[in-house]
Amino acid sequence: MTKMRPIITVQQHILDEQIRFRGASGEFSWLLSGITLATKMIEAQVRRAGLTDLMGSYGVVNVQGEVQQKLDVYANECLMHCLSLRESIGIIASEENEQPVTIRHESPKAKYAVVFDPLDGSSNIDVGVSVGTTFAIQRKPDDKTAEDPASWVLQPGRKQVAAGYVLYGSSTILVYSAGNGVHGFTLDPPIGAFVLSHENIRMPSQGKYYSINEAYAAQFPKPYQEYLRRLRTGALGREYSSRYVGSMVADVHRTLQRGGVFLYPPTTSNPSGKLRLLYEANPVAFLVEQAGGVAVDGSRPILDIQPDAIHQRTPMVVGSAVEMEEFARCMAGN
Ligand code: AHM
Ligand code: MG
Repeated sequence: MTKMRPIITVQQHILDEQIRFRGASGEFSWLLSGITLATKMIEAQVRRAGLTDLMGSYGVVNVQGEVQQKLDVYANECLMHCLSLRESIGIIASEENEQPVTIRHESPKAKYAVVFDPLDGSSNIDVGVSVGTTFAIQRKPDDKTAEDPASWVLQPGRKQVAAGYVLYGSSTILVYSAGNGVHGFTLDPPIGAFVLSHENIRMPSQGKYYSINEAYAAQFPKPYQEYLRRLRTGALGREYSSRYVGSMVADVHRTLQRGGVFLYPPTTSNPSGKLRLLYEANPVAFLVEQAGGVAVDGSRPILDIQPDAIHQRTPMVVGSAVEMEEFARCMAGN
């Protein structure tokens, strides 16, 4: 009989990490299984977009002032439902809900808050382009502030216990870190499990792509414009190409693996950029730093920002060492 290649599912991987680093409670893998179950439910509908009546707008404007797509609503319900069954979760905050939802934050078993964007890039759904789910997990604050549900999620990204995303692309990939490297798991449809496919992802020190919505270039602050000029004119010792999907998860996934830089800068019409700190920028920054890259809001590390509102936005620049050093030089006026 031929020897079977060992299959490591995401649950197995988390259990192994938990035993090595935190003791063997199983509680964290049970929490994560809520995310994997929900994202498998979302992926099943994303794959059938166009065949079911889940395509198009839901007719409601969400807290961000954006028209909710039906799939946004469905994805939010999947995550809310699956996570609310996990007794270690006290608070859930989503891009689609104005306020954090308190599940059981007064229970002694509740130790974590989960924040997520259920379907990032959802305007791409109707045209068959990749979308994603982003998530981050924070520990319950250990002081009296824990009485206020918002305090569970208004913590700097540096304190995230784990974070990640699921990309619904040409394949479905879960990328996560619990602070011990970045690992990718591809959904194997016949067996319905996320299987380890990208162990310990490291960003190359330099890439060949930059990723930005260049249509807004005239609205970017001058140092960003200068940075783009340098990328285009060989100042970093290499010719760059540009790639921009318009789904952050897809653009970040490429940047994590191939290196380079992804930017969503401030513009004159959106001085804080577009991306949301808690559930878009923070998980991405956590993964990028864990993979050896750099993630800033222009000047500060994203992970050091003390949030003051659930849905606050931040400019974001993430990338490989070489590109990020040049970016810092531009910001410093050098
Ligand atoms: P969303 O959360 O409403 O989907 O918006 C976030 C998305 C990101 O995925 C992507 O990077 C960005 O919006 C694209 O914005 P723009 O069209 O301004 O370039
Ligand atoms: Mg979104």
